[in-house]
Formats: sequence, structure tokens, C-alpha cells
Amino acid sequence: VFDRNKDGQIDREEFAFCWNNWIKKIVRPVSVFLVVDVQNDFISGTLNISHCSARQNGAEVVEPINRLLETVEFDAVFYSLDWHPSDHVSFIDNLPQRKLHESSPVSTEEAKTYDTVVFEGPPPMKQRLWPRHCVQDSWGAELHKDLKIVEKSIKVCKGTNPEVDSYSVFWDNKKLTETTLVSQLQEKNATDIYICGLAYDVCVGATAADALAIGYRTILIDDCSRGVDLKDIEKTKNTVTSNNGVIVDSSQVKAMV
Ligand code: VGL
Ligand code: ZN
Repeated sequence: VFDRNKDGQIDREEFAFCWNNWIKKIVRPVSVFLVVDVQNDFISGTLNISHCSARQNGAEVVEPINRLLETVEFDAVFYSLDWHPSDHVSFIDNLPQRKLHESSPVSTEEAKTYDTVVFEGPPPMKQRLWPRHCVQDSWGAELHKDLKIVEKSIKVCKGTNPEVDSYSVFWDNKKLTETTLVSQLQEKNATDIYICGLAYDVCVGATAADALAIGYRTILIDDCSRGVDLKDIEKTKNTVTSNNGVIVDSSQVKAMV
């Protein structure tokens, strides 16, 4: 149908014309905006990502996210919340109450924040240790006060099982339990998911990977995300693009939805 250039690629302008005028009407995409973990603890609290190696400022995502919420007509908006009980397995101060597996690279005595340990099974479970963060109903678990909460939006809690961490907004890290997001996306017949937030290389990355694995058209919004480690952010981007996801700037989103 489309004319192709000498590299065999279709003309962007022609495609945009066709997309906006008739393809979109036929395929009827359902676009969902998923704002991941824009919570106080990651911005200025106990897991302040600006103290991590990438030295990024989490507060910087609020403005571009608000702009998207104000200017783009998504079919649904979700906000996820890291929502841990006090005895959560990822908190370094809970380590003395738990048993490490013999294969753990560091012992209970040696373990420092951000180290990865292996907990006793079955099966043995790798776990990165974080400072106590996003404890249910605490200030640190609240969404940033300047983040716009749109009408009819839906909140999704994750990480509520004390025994297993949950980076993806779809499933916990052991894939034992799915969150409410899974059924709600099915109900809405969602096709496209726009993902951004904190932390780029942890929860945003894990969520995008799961969205791609399910088969959603997955769009990661780069300038609306901040992370922990630059190398891991690069890895996250590579995983997304090599699995047919796209990474865009927020300025490109309005024209895509
Ligand atoms: C997250 C570390 C621990 C995140 C959650 O939301 O990216 N990071 N728990
Ligand atoms: Zn957490």
C-alpha cells in the first residue's frame, strides 16, 4: 500500500496521514497511561534516587507527566504505588529476621544497602536490599504532592506481600500473584501502554518488559522517567527496543495517541 524509499522504508508523512485519517478508526487503539511509583520516598525520602549512582532528580518527572495528563486524551490513566508492609523482605533492616541461602554472595553481617543477597527457599530467591521505603500509609508512600491526579484514574498497589518484592506493576518478582492492573487492562481491551515514572531501571523497566511480554504496544516515555544507575538505565532501554517497544520523548506522545 505504501510507497517505499530506497531503503525500503515507508514514508513517515504518508503513514501519519493514513494513520490519522483511517487506519486508527479501523483498528481503534485503546491507549493507557501508566505512571509508575512517583512517590515521596523515591524523590526526597528514604530511597531518594538522587543519592544513587545516576544522581538523577525524581521530582523532574512531575512537570512533564502533568503536561501529558493535561494535553493528551488517554482512554485510561493508572498510578502505581510501591506499597510495602513493615516486615517487607526488601528492607535491609529486616535482614536479621530472615535466613539467607548458602549461595548468598554476602552474609547477613556483611550486607549493605543495594547489595543483592539470596534468601532461603524453596526456591532460593535473589533480592536486592533497599532502605525501608514506601511503607503502607506512610508519607513516603504518598504520591508527590504536585502530581496531577486525574478524574476516573485508577491506583494500583504492588509489593504488598511481605515475602516477595514486586518491581513490575503486573506481577510480583516470583510471578505468584498478579495485580489488579492485569484484569483492568483486559476489561478495557487496552492495546497501547505508555509507561513512565520511577525508577527507570527498576520498576519502570520491569513493567515495560512485562507489557511487551504480554504483547501490548509498549511506549516508554524517556523524559518522564528517572533512575538509579546509568548502566542499568541503558540496559532497560536496550531491552525495550530489542523487544519491539519504543522509547519516545513526551513531546511525541500527543501525536501517537
Ligand atoms: C522501586 C526499588 C525498590 C521502584 C521499588 O519503584 O523502582 N525501586 N522498590
Ligand atoms: Zn519497593
